[in-house]
Amino acid sequence: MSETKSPHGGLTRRSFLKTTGAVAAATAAVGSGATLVGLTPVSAHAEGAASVEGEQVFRSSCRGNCGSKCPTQVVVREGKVVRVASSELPGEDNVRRRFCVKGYTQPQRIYDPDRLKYPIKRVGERGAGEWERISWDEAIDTIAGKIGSAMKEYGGSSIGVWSSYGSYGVLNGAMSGFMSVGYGCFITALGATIFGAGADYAQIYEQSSLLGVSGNDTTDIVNAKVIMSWGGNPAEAYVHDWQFVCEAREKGAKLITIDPQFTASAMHSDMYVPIRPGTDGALMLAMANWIIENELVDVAFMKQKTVSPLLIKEDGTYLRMSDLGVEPTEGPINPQTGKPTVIDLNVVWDAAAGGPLPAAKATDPELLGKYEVAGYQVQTVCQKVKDSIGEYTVGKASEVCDIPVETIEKLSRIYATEGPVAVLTWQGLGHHVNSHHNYKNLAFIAALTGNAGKPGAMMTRGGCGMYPVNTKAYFMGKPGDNITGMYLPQIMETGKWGEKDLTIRVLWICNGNVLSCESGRLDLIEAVKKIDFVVCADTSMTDTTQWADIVLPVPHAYETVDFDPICPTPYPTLYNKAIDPLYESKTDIDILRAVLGKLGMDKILDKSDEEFLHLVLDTEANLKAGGGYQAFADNKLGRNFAFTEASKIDTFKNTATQRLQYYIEKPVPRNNFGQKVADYERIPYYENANEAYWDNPLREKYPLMGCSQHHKYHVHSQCAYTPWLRELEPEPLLKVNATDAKERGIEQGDYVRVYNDRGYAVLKVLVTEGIMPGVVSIPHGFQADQFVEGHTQDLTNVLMNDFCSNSAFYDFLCEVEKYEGGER
Ligand SMILES: Nc1nc2c(c(=O)[nH]1)N[C@H]1C(S)=C(S)[C@@H](COP(=O)(O)OP(=O)(O)OC[C@H]3O[C@@H](n4cnc5c(=O)[nH]c(N)nc54)[C@H](O)[C@@H]3O)O[C@H]1N2
Ligand SMILES: Nc1nc2c(c(=O)[nH]1)N[C@H]1C(S)=C(S)[C@@H](COP(=O)(O)OP(=O)(O)OC[C@H]3O[C@@H](n4cnc5c(=O)[nH]c(N)nc54)[C@H](O)[C@@H]3O)O[C@H]1N2
Ligand code: SF4
Ligand SMILES: [Mo]
Repeated sequence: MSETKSPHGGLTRRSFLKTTGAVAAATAAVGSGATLVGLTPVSAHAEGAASVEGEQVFRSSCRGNCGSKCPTQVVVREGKVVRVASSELPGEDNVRRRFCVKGYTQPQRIYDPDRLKYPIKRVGERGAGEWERISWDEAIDTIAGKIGSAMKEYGGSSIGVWSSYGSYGVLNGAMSGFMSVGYGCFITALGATIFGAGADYAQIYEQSSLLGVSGNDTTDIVNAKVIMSWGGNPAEAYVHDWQFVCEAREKGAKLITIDPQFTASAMHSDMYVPIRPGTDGALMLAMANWIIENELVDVAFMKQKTVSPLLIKEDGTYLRMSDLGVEPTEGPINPQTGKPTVIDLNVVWDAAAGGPLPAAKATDPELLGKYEVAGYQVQTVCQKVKDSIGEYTVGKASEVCDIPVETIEKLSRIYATEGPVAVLTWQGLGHHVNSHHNYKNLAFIAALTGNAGKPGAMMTRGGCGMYPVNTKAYFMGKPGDNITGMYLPQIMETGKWGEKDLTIRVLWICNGNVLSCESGRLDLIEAVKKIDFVVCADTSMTDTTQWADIVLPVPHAYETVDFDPICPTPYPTLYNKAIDPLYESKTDIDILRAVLGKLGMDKILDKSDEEFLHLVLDTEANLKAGGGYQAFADNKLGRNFAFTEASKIDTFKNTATQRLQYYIEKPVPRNNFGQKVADYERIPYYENANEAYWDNPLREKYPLMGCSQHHKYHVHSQCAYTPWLRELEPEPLLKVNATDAKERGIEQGDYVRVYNDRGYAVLKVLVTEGIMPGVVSIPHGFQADQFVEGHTQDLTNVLMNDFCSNSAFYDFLCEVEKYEGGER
């Protein structure tokens, strides 16, 4: 493939922009030797049956991480995928059936003429884009040689495996290194270091892991009376939830959007509240104070369903019956540890008894109060939190968030009195350095008002859970440390992880376009350059593969067999292989088998894919419930038996206290490298963002605050080169408010340079009233060769919050100027 001179096979930005008209796009696809028939909906034909003579229908899943994982029918004729559509789902589940243009255009990704066809190796400087085709034998020999010598000299931890969210498949996927037999066994057999994503972790770590809140099933949105799209855009990024929002609205529900951008969701809202980025936490605390002052607290819910009345000692831990001299007892066996659980009940102050009682026995626990019990100075959780947030009055929040006092009061009143309220949130509350606190604050207002754990009431919406799998099949030993990827620059600079020495010699990047989608791209590239040897496995060339020494082609989803246990619908799908892997592509697990074989470790992955699927799926419990591999094999659509009518509503059963938590007894950092944990990690809290806050003196130089959004025509960087999608959205656009543009002499359609001290990008501007003055929105998912110069991810920072380690994509300041260089 020495002909591949540019990262995307010579397809320059110009040739993209010139491709207009569906005919031109279709010709490009057909040019690869494939037949791509028009977008005839498959649903017009009988499910599972061949619609046209000679056609076969295979069940698969849309693998891209848009959150929906639409169960998919792939129609094959003469060995070619000719069209795709969503699978018919049985009975009432069929309402969840949705498909979008990104799904319909997957065949263009399969037959992309620039798809990665063979293993290639770098021939010029790293990043110069000069490659040569090599054989699989040479690729495997080189990789195994590099891994072998690094392990000999520095041990298994010198091999790093970095993944993001490309695939969750149990055979080939990897998310932070785990979730699969292939990468899991590889990493644990070698003792390799895991590098994982920072994206999504404010919510994943803080809300799901520490607070244990999972949210109601998304179909329950229809039961809400008020829906708050708070830092999310379900109309475009959660298209599969939007239908339920529409249904609720038809029944009279109010839709409120809180967002600095006037999004497609905002457009349909009854109330739109623009907010200064990074300040939602202050708004939530002010709402809490207003609700308390106006006596709108749902006292019964607070007492029975939340941690509010639980007593805490001065060291922040809960007062338990053992502190009162009652011996803990043994509970049922914990299936994870195999040991009995310890029962040591939480204590409350019971008004009826006039003293301490186990929480479960109290009839009238006090919500507020400070007491002395068994020699301990204790107070209720609610008391501690109420005392700590006093400064966040509505007036103060109005200044911090740039929202009128009356609007905050109105929002608080609606939230407290017009529920059930479904809060639909995601990355608007997760992409600043201070973001993780939002989830404790949100849990506090949900607790105060009873807006969680009831039909229509949720502080986030959940999916249908995870199909139960035998994760033991992913382990062949002990992995090295599990580290968020954005710490890589620090590790390469210091040779240390915390107190430990850590040398990374080989980096294997898979299931992620991390040098495009993670924050602080330029620092990450510098770190990657310092690594001796970099391998990348992907279906196509990306911003990340550019920086590798060897790039390995993996098949498209429809060319593989795999199983995705995460289910946004009740139907996790087994990917049935619709066509054989094109060109010389090989699945990740096959590549890993070959490398381990060369290293003399062929015992590690010595089963066939089918045997591994049996091992992962055929647990005793699954088989007993009629699940397991056979429930999905032979093109069958299996239902997740663990998802039931009862599991649709969050009962807080996954929290440490089995109550709605807004207090974290023992806050443990996600990346624990010996750092100090502040007491405020326990409680609802607000602090400024790291860089993007209004009073930052840096605003004199860089007055504009950043944000972005997930585009309806991208799944992150996936689909970046899909011709029909690029006709709809040909190039990246920087959204700038009309006033800010005017002040800078920028007009609609101009090319602009957006910059800060870290980096810059040159791209077209979209001048709009649909974004707050002082805020710009950068596009997400476009590749470097789609910008005139630079990359918008170069403005972002590797710096994360050391407690939660969430990528802070929006936490940057910048300036914009007209670009005089003209179009490239
Ligand atoms: N089409 C499409 N759908 C997707 C994806 C995709 O790539 N493409 N990706 C999937 C994934 S992995 C994710 S995580 C989700 C993301 O799902 P969402 O978070 O719903 O999607 P975003 O478009 O990122 O919406 C974030 C919104 O927050 C706003 N915002 C920015 N800063 C702030 C702030 O400080 N406060 C508030 N209140 N709002 C703010 C932004 O303007 C934006 O409108 O989408 C999923 N669905
Ligand atoms: N500025 C900005 N940046 C953002 C965001 C934002 O809102 N703004 N959103 C962030 C969010 S929420 C997320 S979740 C991340 C997503 O970040 P990523 O997960 O890195 O995004 P993708 O572009 O989906 O990259 C997945 C890659 O995996 C590849 N892949 C798919 N299947 C397989 C497989 O089976 N094997 C292998 N080896 N590779 C496979 C795909 O081809 C693709 O290149 O982006 C984040 N980045
Ligand atoms: S991109 Fe998402 S919504 Fe669209 S078809 Fe695929 S899984 Fe479904
Ligand atoms: Mo995400």
